[in-house]
Amino acid sequence: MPFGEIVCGSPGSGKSTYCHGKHQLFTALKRPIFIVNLDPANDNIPYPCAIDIADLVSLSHVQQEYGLGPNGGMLFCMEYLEANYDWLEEKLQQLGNDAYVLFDIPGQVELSTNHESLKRIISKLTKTGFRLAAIHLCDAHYITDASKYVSVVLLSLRAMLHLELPHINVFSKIDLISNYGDLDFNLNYYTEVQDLNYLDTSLEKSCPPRFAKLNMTLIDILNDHPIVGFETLAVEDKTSMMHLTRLIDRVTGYVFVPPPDAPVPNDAAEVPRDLPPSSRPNVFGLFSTAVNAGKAYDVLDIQERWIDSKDEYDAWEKEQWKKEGEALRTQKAAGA
Ligand SMILES: Nc1nc2c(ncn2[C@@H]2O[C@H](COP(=O)(O)OP(=O)(O)OP(=O)(O)O)[C@@H](O)[C@H]2O)c(=O)[nH]1
Ligand SMILES: [Mg+2]
Repeated sequence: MPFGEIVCGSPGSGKSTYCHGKHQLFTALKRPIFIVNLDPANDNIPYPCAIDIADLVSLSHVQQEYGLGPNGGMLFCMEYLEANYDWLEEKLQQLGNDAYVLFDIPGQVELSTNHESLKRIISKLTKTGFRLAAIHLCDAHYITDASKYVSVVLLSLRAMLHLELPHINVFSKIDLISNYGDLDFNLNYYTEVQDLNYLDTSLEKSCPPRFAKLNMTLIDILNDHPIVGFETLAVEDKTSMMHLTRLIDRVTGYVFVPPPDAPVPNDAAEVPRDLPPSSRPNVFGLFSTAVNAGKAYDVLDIQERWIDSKDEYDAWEKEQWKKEGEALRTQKAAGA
């Protein structure tokens, strides 16, 4: 059964960088992964690309042929991909039945909020057996401005409703957040989307009165539908990437897939019913993997790492890298 991630989000939110980082992480973990570039404007693809939409349709050709601008051309390319889904399906089949696939989506937000092509492509993928999650990236700097934060929460809600997939919203580039000055609230206020009425003072300060009022009306709607939340991500930070990976594995159900070298589970019928859970064999072991998979990586840890004590952590990390480098050099010299 293939698994995958629909990596979507606004232009420049870090989608391609995330795909590249995940490829590096999985390669280090010896976990197979493929990346499908569905962004025809992606000229400098940073990662090894298993399938590239540019082999099917060229954005510049579409623009010239039909007199379209970059955004119209992009939507045309997605519609063309939908009409030629067989091309994608055939290429995906070549990756194998158990492939783990990241889909790098163009940054045009309408693709994940109101345009139908991506949604229909996802539906076809799901029908062919893909277990997918939407990973919706939002640049973390939006939390530094109350009205931008409200619009990011609205955008995320819209994407959740449109894509109809298990969905994880992510504040990307969290490592840069301390560059934008002090936050009005702790980080967990923004990630948990706590009572948005507390934004009223900031909105009144930063917006003309009628826009502040409009934002407060939108806030009422969001408060009535408290289904949006956010994770955080700093691609270069392994802990951050691992945390997100565990979470995604849980929402897609990947945690229930035994690794290829795992012993074949005993037949459940053979397990004595009165055996305590701790001594039951593999059949139950799989489930416990799922339960443990989301081990706490508290948002307050993230606040400490990237906001409250960033300089100290950066200095400590630098020192660790220096020590690791020295140890490697000594090891090499001893081996030579
Ligand atoms: N510091 C930091 N920079 C990041 C991170 N993720 C992405 N970036 C930077 O953000 C910029 C945009 O990243 P991309 O990966 O090209 O963003 P994208 O969403 O693919 O952009 P489009 O395809 O144009 O929509 C690049 O300069 C990246 O290096 C991160 O976690 N931390
Ligand atoms: Mg990109």
